[in-house]
Amino acid sequence: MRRGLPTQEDLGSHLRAPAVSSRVGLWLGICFAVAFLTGLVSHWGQLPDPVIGFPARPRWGYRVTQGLHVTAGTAAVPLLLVKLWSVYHRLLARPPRAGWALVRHLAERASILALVAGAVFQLVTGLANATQWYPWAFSFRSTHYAVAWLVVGALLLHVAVQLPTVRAALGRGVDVDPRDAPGRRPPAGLSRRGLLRSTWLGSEAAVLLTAGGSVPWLREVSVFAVTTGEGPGGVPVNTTAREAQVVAPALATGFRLVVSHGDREVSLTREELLALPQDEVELPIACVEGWSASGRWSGVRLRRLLDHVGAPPGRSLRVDSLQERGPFRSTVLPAHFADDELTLLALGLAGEPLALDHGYPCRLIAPNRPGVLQTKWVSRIEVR
Ligand SMILES: Nc1nc2c(c(=O)[nH]1)N[C@H]1C(S)=C(S)[C@@H](COP(=O)(O)O)O[C@H]1N2
Ligand SMILES: [Mo]
Repeated sequence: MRRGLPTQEDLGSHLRAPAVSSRVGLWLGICFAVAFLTGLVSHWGQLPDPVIGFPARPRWGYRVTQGLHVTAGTAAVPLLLVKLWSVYHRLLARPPRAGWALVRHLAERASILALVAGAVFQLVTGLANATQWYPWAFSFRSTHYAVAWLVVGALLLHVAVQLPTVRAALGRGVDVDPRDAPGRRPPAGLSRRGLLRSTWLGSEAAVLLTAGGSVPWLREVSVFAVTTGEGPGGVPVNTTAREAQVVAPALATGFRLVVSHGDREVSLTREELLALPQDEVELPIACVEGWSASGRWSGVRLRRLLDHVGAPPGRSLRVDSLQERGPFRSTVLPAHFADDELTLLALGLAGEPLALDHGYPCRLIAPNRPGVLQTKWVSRIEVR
């Protein structure tokens, strides 16, 4: 028997062919493109002061883009595994001895390393975030965003280098490969077509098992969906009042919402808020983690409240929570959201008083806004 490391030929299999890796790669590329574009939207929606304001319409926009983002990432997991399996034997190809060929070879390997490491990093951190598991010290959002650009750059380079191979492979049948012996009979066992079918099936299963986080009729089959429809008023809860350590101040009889505007300050009890004209809107909570749910919110239209305290339109607001610590305790609400007729200071959900975990005594709810910015347990609104 021959000794030493296996060679590229040892690991060769009729399944490890451009016919397979090109097709899986094409779908993987589509998933990453969708995840990248929807990720840019999510990043834009969370910028505190974007040059171009994030639009308030369509009201369900962020629900769709963020649902797509997490779905594309989930679908990519089986695709990436099969893709890596279908090409890893090429790592064992002998490098050229010297000269430009060697330089080119090393440059290509470096870009592949960046692509693979970046892609694995994005899927692992994205899935961990979607399950609310943060086993790292860095900021998820800025790191996931930065690595996305690295992956897209490496991916474009990879596609450019491989384009001739991919085009040729996609133009032939699945069972035709120039390296196959002439007149070859397909080997027994799994065929290339079978492998591709299993891959699509794996990808579809991954999507079905998680998409129920945002698609109501899939809720029953989505056993992997982290947040289900449970929660008061049919809306899940992210961060309970206990976790945010706001139970006592939220239930205190002395609670007042303070609205400040220049040196004017008005404070209102929940009863006084309920005594103002009430509005009702149908708006979703769409979490960056991918789950979303629509709710029928009732309360005071924010613009009406601002008029009540004599605050002019066209101003952005700073919205503070009773919560003392945590990144979501305070947000900036741009003027076009503050003045939008769908933006409420919600006091109720689904015909019931707002549950403590949904932000009692009052919470912000605005159209097309990432869930992280829909501040709960609001205690102070400052007109800027
Ligand atoms: N004060 C405060 N508001 C908050 C949060 C928080 O942790 N603290 N979490 C945000 C996140 S990430 C989401 S998705 C929504 C969830 O709202 P819900 O629990 O009512 O569904 O609230 C947002 N508002
Ligand atoms: Mo969220």
